[in-house]
Amino acid sequence: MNTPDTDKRTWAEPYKIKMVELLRMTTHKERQAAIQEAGYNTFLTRSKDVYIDLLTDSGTGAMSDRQWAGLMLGDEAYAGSENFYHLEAVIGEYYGYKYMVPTHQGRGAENLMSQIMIKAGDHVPGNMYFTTTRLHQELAGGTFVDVIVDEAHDPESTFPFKGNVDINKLDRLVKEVGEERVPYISLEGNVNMAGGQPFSMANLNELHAYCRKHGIPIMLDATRTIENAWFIREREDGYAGKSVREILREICDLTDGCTMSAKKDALVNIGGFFACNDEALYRQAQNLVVVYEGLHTYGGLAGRDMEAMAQGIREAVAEEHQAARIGQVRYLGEKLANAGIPIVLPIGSHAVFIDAKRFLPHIDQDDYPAQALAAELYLEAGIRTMERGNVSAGRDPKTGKNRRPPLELVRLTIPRRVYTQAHMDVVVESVIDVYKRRDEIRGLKMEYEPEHLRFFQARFTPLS
Ligand code: P70
Repeated sequence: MNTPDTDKRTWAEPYKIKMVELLRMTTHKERQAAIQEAGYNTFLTRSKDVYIDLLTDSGTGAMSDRQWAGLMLGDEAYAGSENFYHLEAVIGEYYGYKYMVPTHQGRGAENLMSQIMIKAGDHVPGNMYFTTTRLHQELAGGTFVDVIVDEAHDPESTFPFKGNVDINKLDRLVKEVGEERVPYISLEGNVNMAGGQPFSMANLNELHAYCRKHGIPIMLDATRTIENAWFIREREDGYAGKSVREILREICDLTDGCTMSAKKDALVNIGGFFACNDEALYRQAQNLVVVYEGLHTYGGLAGRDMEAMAQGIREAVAEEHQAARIGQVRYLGEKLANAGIPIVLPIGSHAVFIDAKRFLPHIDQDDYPAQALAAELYLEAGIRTMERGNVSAGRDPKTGKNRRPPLELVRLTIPRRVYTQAHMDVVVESVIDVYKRRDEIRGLKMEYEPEHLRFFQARFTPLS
């Protein structure tokens, strides 16, 4: 393998900056008004009022000059766009699946897959839930069952593969409901809700053997799987000499298909796809996509979006890209940890997660400590982050009560190729300032709660 110098020296951005987007700085008074107007929900704040935007790494990355050039090659024909065939070939080459249907983003692919594969009364095991993934499983009549290893629910555990599936938990479910009621296992790379934690290749091999024996397909959530491949290379015996590209292929070859939000790993502002190796499944997806997204050769995307995605996939598997991507997140996480801020360990690839239970131990989980902390970080410095705790987890459909998940987190998500090290330093200083006055921070009361994915639009008022 051609090892870049990043292995010997500090990581640095493997690009130089050709165009910049100016940021607006705000006063405390302006931010006070903005967060109040947003009902203390960062999803409802306006981008113009944000200084450093760590809400998400989804669709917020910077495209390269080659990707922008690709936009000019958009073949905007309704049917059979050249960009579709290009993208199909690139997905075949890097991910290795035989068939692919584009979708407007990840949840479009999740909708197709859930509608096709899940029957009412089925159980869908997964290595921790993701909000949209689980919702589509439920809308299709399924029940999600968490089969991730216990370590994933403990923010202080430093287990290197907290994304692993606990095969015993899976086996218990299969025995309980019968393998015919388990349409597939949903396997996520770099598990988002666990803090961006990878599964190991050893675990995937074990899972593969188990699933083959029981006739259960493995469907990958490939959204951040290239980043998962990086961690395998770094942490798993026998992988140091393999490239990210080879490891990605090895992962995909052990699975039966995937859903993908290309807005993350694949470095585009919009796009996704469903891919698989089974022709019958592909035919169904190809047919259903015309109902929800658009013709099967564009799936809700413009031709130019597919071109940018094809180029983005090539750039995403580059070792130097991942070294800088993960290096930057680690830089932020280590500085926060060294300052005594409670964060989820090990530091993940796409974000640093602050443990709001330990940051604000005086706030009960039903008074939404992570939501309150996200609002406070915005107030302090115009930094926009995301709650990943009790609000995101929603209510248990059986009891109607808040799920009160073990992890009550604030996610500081780093967009790809967007912010500099100095921005990271500002974030660290701001978090430390909030930490110093943490005793003054109060919880929140939810005053408006939408039915689906409530975290996006819920509104809150501060408790006095
Ligand atoms: C985020 C984004 C999206 C996502 C994901 C995984 C592992 C599927 C999707 C859906 C955006 C988001 C979505 C819901 C709640 C908050 C934020 N994650 N699987 O910021 O893909 O957004 O393209 O439909 O992470 O983590 P898409």
